[in-house]
Amino acid sequence: MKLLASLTSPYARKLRVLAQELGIELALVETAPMTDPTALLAANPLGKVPALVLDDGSAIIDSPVIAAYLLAAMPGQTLLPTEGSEHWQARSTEALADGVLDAAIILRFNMAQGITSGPWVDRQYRAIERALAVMNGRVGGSAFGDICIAVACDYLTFRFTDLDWRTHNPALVELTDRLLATPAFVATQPPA
Ligand SMILES: N[C@@H](CCC(=O)N[C@@H](CS)C(=O)NCC(=O)O)C(=O)O
Repeated sequence: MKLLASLTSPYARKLRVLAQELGIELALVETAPMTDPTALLAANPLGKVPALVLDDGSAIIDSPVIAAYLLAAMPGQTLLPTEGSEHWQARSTEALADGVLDAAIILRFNMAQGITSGPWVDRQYRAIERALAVMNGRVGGSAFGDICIAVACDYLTFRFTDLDWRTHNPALVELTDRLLATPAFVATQPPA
């Protein structure tokens, strides 16, 4: 099982942390999506990382789908409740954290083109701010949700030094600082 991913992809970091916590060995194949490598396009025609290539050559794409695959591979896992409202709330927390990343990545692509203001930019910042406030109230809902939240918060620290997510979100601060010290987060820290 190989994960095509860049070392800086937060979506991939979520999966790499999850795999370590589940005790699943995931071989990372460093892949730069913007260069459209053949192996990535074969696994994911959308040209996005992460993509999981299974031993039979088939591929699973999109980090929530890959996360669900990894969790299902370990039936006794305790990171995500397997049913009921706790399950769906945790999956929604994942979607919120991924949505923060989606908005952050839109902002980065805009910045790369010199676009740093305007209604579309403001909309992304507002979405991030609202999602952070909701996630702040969801800390501790599930170990899986907490991983997703901490990955998203640390990505903001990594890429948006001016975005102050810490002042109004004490639960996010406590969670992120605590998880960042764990072996799985230390091992997946993005290179500077
Ligand atoms: N929804 C996807 C998002 C993946 C994504 O946007 N990955 C970025 C890198 S962090 C990418 O590959 N971007 C290249 C592109 O958009 O062409 C997931 O959760 O896996």
